[in-house]
Amino acid sequence: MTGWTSERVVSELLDRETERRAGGRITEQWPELDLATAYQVQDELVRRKVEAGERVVGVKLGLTSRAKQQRMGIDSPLTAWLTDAMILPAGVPVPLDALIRPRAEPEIVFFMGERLAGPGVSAASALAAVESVHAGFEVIDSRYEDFSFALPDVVADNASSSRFVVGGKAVSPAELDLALEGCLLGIDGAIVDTATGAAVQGHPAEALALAANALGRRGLAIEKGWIVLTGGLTDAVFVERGRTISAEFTHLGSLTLIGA
Ligand code: OOG
Ligand code: MG
Repeated sequence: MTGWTSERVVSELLDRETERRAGGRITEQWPELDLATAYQVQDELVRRKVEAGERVVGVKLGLTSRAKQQRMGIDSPLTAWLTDAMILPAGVPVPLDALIRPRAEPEIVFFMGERLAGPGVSAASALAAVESVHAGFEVIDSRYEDFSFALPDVVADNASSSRFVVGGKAVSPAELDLALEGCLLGIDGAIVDTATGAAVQGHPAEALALAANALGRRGLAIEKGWIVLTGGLTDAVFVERGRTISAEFTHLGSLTLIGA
């Protein structure tokens, strides 16, 4: 079908989110949707959220680990936007009635102490701009049926962003070897997956540098005070009513999520 424009994709994806309705891939009907256009859609989609009162509070990386890339069948990392409406305070249940089919993934999270602008950002300079490191959970919720998408689809959909939780324990990046920071993912008390920080691009600071450089190519920067989710360390697991999902980190503390 023709007739698709960036504007129509933005409206369609926003409608699906509000109506809690997943749909087909946009690229199936509009194969010309390329990556550059998909990022324009993503930016416009978030601009519309800001117009509606939300505030951008940071950025996320997606598909930075092999576990995520293999599951989603896409091997390029991507970036997307976080807004204040996505913040789920620790201990608050995941509101299943407000979402489509959410999944949760443990992530290492950075709070930025300095602005970080690419190009030319290295992992070391990226880490130097970090104020603190935290444990996190991202709750993703695709606006595509069964999380089935090509890269431009998921980029346009703000990388399945839905909610995120950040642990209260703040650790200085200098105190940790983040590549070796371990994470145990549990469901109802049983460990279902494990990873270390090296899962994301060899080191979460490499992921941060990647985001700064990718945004830099679009004339954008990671601002001081922003939150950065560095990407799922493991594959994501479904959030279900009454299910307890836990992430236990070596030094960053533990988090639990409950579906309600
Ligand atoms: C896309 C978002 C990926 C991550 O951390 O890898 C992501 C998806 O899996 O639906 O957030
Ligand atoms: Mg994620």
